[in-house]
Amino acid sequence: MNLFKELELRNCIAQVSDPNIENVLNNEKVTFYLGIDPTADSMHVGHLFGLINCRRLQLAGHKPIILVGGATGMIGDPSGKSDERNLLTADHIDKNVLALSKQISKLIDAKMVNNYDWTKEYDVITFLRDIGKYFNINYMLAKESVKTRLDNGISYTEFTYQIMQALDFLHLYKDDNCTMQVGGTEQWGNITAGLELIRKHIGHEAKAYGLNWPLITKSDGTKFGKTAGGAVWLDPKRTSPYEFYQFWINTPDGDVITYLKQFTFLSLEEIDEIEKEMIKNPHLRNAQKILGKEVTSLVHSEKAYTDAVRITEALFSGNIKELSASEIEVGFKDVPSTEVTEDVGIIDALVNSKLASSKREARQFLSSNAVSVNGDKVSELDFVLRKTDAIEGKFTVIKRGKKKYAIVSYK
Ligand code: 383
Repeated sequence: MNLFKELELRNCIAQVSDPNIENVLNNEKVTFYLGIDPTADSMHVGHLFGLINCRRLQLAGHKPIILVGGATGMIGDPSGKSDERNLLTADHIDKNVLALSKQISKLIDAKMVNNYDWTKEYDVITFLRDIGKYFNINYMLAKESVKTRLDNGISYTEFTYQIMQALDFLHLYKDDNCTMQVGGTEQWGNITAGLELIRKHIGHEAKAYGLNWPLITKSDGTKFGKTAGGAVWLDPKRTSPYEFYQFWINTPDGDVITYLKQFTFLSLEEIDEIEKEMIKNPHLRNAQKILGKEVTSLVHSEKAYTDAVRITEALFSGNIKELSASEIEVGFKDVPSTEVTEDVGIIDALVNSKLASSKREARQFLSSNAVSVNGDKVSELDFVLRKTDAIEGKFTVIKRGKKKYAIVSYK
């Protein structure tokens, strides 16, 4: 199957600037680029989709350039944003550029550039004369990113962003023979601004293209890539590999096949088989497990994936003692925790951790066999939680009923 068809079948193409792209991607070798602004010190799963798309193009023989926006990050892209952003300090941007570059190079072996390197050369007069002159204000105002902000307000700074991104495309076109820019749909206005600038600078014979992939959608209408705890980051310090794995295995049946196509390198035939098996045995959630395995191993490691599965299974079966203290910390990150310095009776522990609303209720829970401590049922009213029984002397996990957990941690 040719590359373009495959990308279409994988739901990786939303729009292209020229129908000839299909031909170019199938029969030529192009240098293309994706830009990422250093607005944070980590990428999230939205960026991941972009890098995976770049990797697919690379595997088919095309050459990726990943641009980190040391300059554009100082300005702030209004695309897809309803409000003006606060400016980040140069220092902050520098740190983010470094962190992102590291993260990117773990996921793709690509040439990396920073647009600060060529943008810093421009003085205001040169910028306005050599670049600004090519941009018609009506054209700029018509961009979705600007149009939607006219009522709310947009600064001259953010308004100018599209010119900065256009300048990058022209620069990479001239310097690296980079003829294609890729990105998510909200980047369309910035990408076409670049195509326009290249045509004006080089002439109509210039061959340059833009390609957008779709926004990742969710069948229940909620926003992809967000959990109750916020964005799903690629940095394990922000989103632990366990949480990352949980995010993927919680994918609804209605989305899982599409995500397998978009986020994994499994062949379409393999994904077809997974789909058939899912239709037969949806309760096994095999498709979700494969998705979790593929993406967690890709972003973190094989070991991070197997650890995440271990934590998941221990939590599911209640075999808390199989977990290490650090695994408990990860697996119970969102569970309320109370800190104690000495041994504490189970009734007080239940009340303090809000698993019971009163001592009376705590006694009832114990008598009805609804309480367990580190995975063992406890019904004695005078049971004492001791530091010596805590996992690695650090944590004791109390469970009430089927799902309510609390952690007692020792100083
Ligand atoms: C900067 C300079 C360029 C080309 C692109 C840029 C960045 C671009 C942008 N992109 C997003 C970002 O950085 O803001 N103006 O967070 C995201 N991308 C990719 C993809 C996406 C977009 O990095 O849709 C999701 O990941 O395009 O939101 O010369």
